[in-house]
Amino acid sequence: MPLDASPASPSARPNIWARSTCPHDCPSTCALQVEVLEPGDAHAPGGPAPGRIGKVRGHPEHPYTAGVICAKVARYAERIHHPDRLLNPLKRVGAKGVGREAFREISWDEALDEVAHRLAEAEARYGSETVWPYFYAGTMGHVQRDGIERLRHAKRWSRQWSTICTTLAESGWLAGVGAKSGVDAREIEKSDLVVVWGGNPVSTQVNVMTWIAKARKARGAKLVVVDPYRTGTAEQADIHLCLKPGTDAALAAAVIHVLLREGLADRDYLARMTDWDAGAEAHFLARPPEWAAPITGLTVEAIEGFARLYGSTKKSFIRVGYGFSRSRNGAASVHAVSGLPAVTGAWAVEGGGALWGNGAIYHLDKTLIEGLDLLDRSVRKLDQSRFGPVMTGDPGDLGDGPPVTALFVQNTNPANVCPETKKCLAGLARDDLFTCVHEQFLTETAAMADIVLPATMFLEHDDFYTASGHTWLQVTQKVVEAPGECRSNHEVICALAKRLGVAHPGFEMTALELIEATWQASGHGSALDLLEGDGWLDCSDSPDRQHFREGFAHPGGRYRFTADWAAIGQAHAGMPPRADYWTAIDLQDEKHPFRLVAAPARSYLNSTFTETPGSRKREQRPTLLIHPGALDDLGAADGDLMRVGNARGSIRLHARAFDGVQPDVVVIESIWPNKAFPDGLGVNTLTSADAGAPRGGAVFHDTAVWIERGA
Ligand SMILES: Nc1nc2c(c(=O)[nH]1)N[C@H]1C(S)=C(S)[C@@H](COP(=O)(O)OP(=O)(O)OC[C@H]3O[C@@H](n4cnc5c(=O)[nH]c(N)nc54)[C@H](O)[C@@H]3O)O[C@H]1N2
Ligand SMILES: Nc1nc2c(c(=O)[nH]1)N[C@H]1C(S)=C(S)[C@@H](COP(=O)(O)OP(=O)(O)OC[C@H]3O[C@@H](n4cnc5c(=O)[nH]c(N)nc54)[C@H](O)[C@@H]3O)O[C@H]1N2
Ligand code: SF4
Ligand SMILES: [Mo]
Repeated sequence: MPLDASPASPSARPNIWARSTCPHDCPSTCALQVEVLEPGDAHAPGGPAPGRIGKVRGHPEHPYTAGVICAKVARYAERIHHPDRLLNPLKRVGAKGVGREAFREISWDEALDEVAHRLAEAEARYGSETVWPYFYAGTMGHVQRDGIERLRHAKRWSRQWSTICTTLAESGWLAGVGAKSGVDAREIEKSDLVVVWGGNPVSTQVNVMTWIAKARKARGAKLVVVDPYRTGTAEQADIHLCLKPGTDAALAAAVIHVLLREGLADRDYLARMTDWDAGAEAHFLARPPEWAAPITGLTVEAIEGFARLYGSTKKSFIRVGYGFSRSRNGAASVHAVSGLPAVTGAWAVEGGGALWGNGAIYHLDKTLIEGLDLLDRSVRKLDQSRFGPVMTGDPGDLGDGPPVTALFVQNTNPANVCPETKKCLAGLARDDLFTCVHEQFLTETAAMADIVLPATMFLEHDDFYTASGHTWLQVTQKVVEAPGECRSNHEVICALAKRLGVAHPGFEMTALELIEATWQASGHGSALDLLEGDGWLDCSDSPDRQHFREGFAHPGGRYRFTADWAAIGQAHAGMPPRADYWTAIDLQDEKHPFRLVAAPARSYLNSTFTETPGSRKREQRPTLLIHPGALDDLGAADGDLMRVGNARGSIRLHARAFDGVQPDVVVIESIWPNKAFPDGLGVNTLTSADAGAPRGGAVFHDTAVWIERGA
């Protein structure tokens, strides 16, 4: 482990700053420096001694992180040394969902034997597809996150269609651009206009703001934010387009209309680099701002003003967020927005273009980690986002396969993060279900488990990381010893494989050996060698490729204004091929007059950090952000307890009068535990498990609700 000794203040002992990488599910994937107060000792004479950390800060030398990280990770000592951390394997002896008192400590051997036995028993009764390993992105490390796939494939257990986060945005991006890549975020520095569309980087990936600040300072760049509420990012903007959720494609279409009408389109670029045709011309000519204004709730002047600014600024950079993709029509919206730089030709210039994410640039060979050589595509695939319906036996999800009677969960907290909470909880409560949860805390999911296993945190195991918001691979080693009996995901997967009698080279290797073999197989050289240095490797494409100057990633190389949705997913019926307002969303009606956005809270990361005192203090309590006029109409006042509901259920929480939304839009920042709400049910009680078109994706910000005073 390369430890950089840096000079400390004269009175203190020398600080040891170890290098690491933030493992959380955030596009920034920050390079970190962690103050090691005590490395700990696994073999101390009096029994293992855990390590202790102090401060965490952004690595000053990493070119993208540039010394900046978010407050919640800067306070990581609160999380890693939290008194509620799980330290021993637990077996549930009381009722599900009660909490720690319903469990007793058992040994690792007992725990693993029981898990192996119960999984085998379920399989013997219903066949291998009755077991569902369920995971997501508690850590984004490729070894610790994705090793579960190797065990799944080796056992032919039900597969997971991982739709909860990126699927909708990816579908939309691929439809136009063709590849999961874009312009290096550092080029924002060279832009004259930055558009943050449907994202809130002040909360969700703070480093974007570093690069925006540089552009503003050095070149007076303008910032436009497109978001249904006045977020921390919108507060910093020159222009905030506070539109109705789910209407982004209408806004984009009207902007294109203005660009054409006012001669701001780059006709040469359109002809050379895109599929622009007479059909597209006619389509956009029929979508003026007067059409989009009532749909979006924006004024004609606001739409025209933005279009003129965008069309007259060649170096314009759109940072495409996820937020506006989380709707039934979200893929179509992302496709629509990706077309703007193709109309002005901004794609071609330095400081211009757009970035959604950099998934495609790393070219990883995950065969060893995920056991792809064992993958049998005939094994059924269950939709992650439809956890509730799957676990309550929805025939539409299970098909002619067996019910899920055994769950093995790592890295995720479906009791909080999945839509349709009531179904999720009912599924987890089933008597005929065996559940094992490997966790760092007794989350609401873990509290429903039969066996709970204690997990290491990122500073206690080895891994490597890609980033979607920048272009570096990073490899990290353990910095401190874990407390208690915590084991890494990799260790647990390998131990289970042994007990279940399945073989694969990946089960025989250490995490570090897997990292090294994967890097070598992927053509990235030696990770071990890199560990001796700064531990990061730039994988960025050439500027020409980033800007698609040699063509977009479709056959023929043209950006597609006319999407071939059928090529992307089966559920494409009704999808507009060109940017349009597609009303396949949860539209308001008389009974449900409001639209709800369930955006992320700044101090939480999904449901992570809801346990840390610093984050909780800042977030205070679950809150309904509602326009003062709307609150007034409901006969309620700031601070009142309100009830918010729809056909899926209702929740109660306190109102805060907030004028940064349209009067028929409300926001609940997420994801609080259910138990933080007065009735024990949280925001995802209201969100729907419907799959977004054309190939799935969770629709967290696409919810019509009613609201009343709830005292
Ligand atoms: N602090 C914090 N950081 C996080 C997370 C967190 O929970 N908290 N989550 C992490 C994860 S897993 C992810 S995927 C990323 C996501 O980060 P983002 O890309 O920022 O995406 P979202 O979090 O879905 O939503 C961002 C914004 O989209 C807006 N939005 C919602 N609906 C619409 C719409 O219809 N149109 C438009 N234009 N905007 C809309 C919301 O109001 C919100 O402000 O953030 C990561 N970072
Ligand atoms: N209302 C609403 N709901 C949402 C969203 C939203 O914007 N609004 N966003 C959605 C999105 S984009 C996403 S990506 C999902 C995310 O959903 P999740 O991936 O479930 O994210 P977290 O809630 O952070 O849960 C991760 C869990 O993994 C655990 N963990 C962390 N590291 C490790 C490890 O090394 N080993 C093990 N075994 N466990 C570990 C953490 O303690 C934590 O409990 O939530 C979705 N849900
Ligand atoms: S900004 Fe994101 S990647 Fe950086 S430290 Fe915070 S959560 Fe981690
Ligand atoms: Mo996500």
